[in-house]
Amino acid sequence: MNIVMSVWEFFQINILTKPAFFVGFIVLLGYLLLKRPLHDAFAGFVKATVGYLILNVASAGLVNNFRPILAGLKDRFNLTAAVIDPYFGQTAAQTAIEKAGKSFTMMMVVLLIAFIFNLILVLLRKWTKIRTVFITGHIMVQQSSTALWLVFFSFPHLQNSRVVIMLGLLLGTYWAVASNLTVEACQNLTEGGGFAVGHQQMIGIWLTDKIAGKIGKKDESIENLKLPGFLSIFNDNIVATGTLMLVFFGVIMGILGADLLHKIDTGFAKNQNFIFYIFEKSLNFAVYLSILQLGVRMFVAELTESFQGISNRLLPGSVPAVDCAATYGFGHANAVTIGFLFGALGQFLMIIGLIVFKSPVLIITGFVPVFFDNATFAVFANKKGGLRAAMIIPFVSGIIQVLGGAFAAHFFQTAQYGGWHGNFDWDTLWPVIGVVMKHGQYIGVAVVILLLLAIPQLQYLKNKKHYFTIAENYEEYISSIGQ
Ligand code: ASC
Repeated sequence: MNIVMSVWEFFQINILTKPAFFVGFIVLLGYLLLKRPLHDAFAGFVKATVGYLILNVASAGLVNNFRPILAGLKDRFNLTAAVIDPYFGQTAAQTAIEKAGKSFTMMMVVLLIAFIFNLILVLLRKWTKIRTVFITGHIMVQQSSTALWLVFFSFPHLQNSRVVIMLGLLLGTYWAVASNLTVEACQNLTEGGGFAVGHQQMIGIWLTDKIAGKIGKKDESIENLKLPGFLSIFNDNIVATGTLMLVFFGVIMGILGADLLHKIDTGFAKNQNFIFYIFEKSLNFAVYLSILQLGVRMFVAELTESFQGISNRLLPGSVPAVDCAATYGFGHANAVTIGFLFGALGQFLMIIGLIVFKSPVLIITGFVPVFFDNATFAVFANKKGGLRAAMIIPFVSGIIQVLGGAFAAHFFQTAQYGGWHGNFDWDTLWPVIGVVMKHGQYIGVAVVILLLLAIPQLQYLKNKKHYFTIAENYEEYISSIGQ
């Protein structure tokens, strides 16, 4: 047993929670299974790993630069508020767990059970109808932390071994079922890219894909938007993102003021002019977005090709479920920006609503959900419902994020530790799971798992003919539906 745990610990620390290597090794293995020469497999490993590391640079750049600015609003107005963001949520969950006198170390085993359970569900896909393996390791860690707190919150006296097994099964089911829900949307968006999303807003992606076409018209997409006169400069996404962020963060940084920003950001030199600082900071948004797209394209291209080796030989008919940012390479770059801005608008309006209606908890916008969730929704929304859907869906999502986040931070008592997970699934599905677990106890957990497992069955029943083909062979799927 000790050897198994040591091997797992090594794997978890060095590979699973470092998606760059995890994806790199999957690519290497995939090419080897496809019987490609070793040097080709090695080249694929390097490109996929470097691509993912580039994505990391970009997403860390965005998160580290812009999260403190949004969270700074809390200090500016002296608010006691919970930040809805997975990093704040993870810290809050960890503090809550420790304050309850529980240990955090069982996380490692939870991850092991959950990951293996996901694999089992895929191997048994004939019966389970699960087609996806969730491989976004750093997200798995964040989600396990919040979910671990939800279990302790619901079962304060439960033995550790039971906690670990129950949570492993629950999380593994969620990873498998929710990522499986994104298969159709992802395959249509990427025209057979061969991956699904394994992140924090999978339910939202499914909903977006279902409703976008009803909200707007496919043909009136961002790609087809022809801006007249001087506005045509915004057809270029660097100009559009740079300018919009200049306005957006310019206003926020103006509200924060230079003094507070000097405290928040040590990179803001004492002798630097405030206006130039605002320009530099805001335009950096466009810089990071460009880097992100470059990285995403690199690793996705390798993963798509090599994973066929794995889905032919090891996990038949499966697709990997990866970071939501992977989809940004397949949408108009302006969709990402539009999603973020409309999501922020929805969130800000709802936060004002919380203040007006004297909510017992106040929420502060967290950068990760407001950007990554809503940008993702906009990319999918634009594909099926054009610009209109890409504006409306993120806007409504922003409202839901604040409402659901406020409820969760209050009900699960993490507001006092400064945050809640805050991504879409954690503002919608998970608060429901938490409440059912708290009130239904073991029966509640069993009901949740069974209901989740019923979802792929329903998906399959509605679309028996194409259900597996759309994941396995997109071209065949397209020709069979006659497009
Ligand atoms: C998250 C999270 C991140 C980002 C990143 C997006 O939810 O914790 O670091 O989104 O995965 O690429």
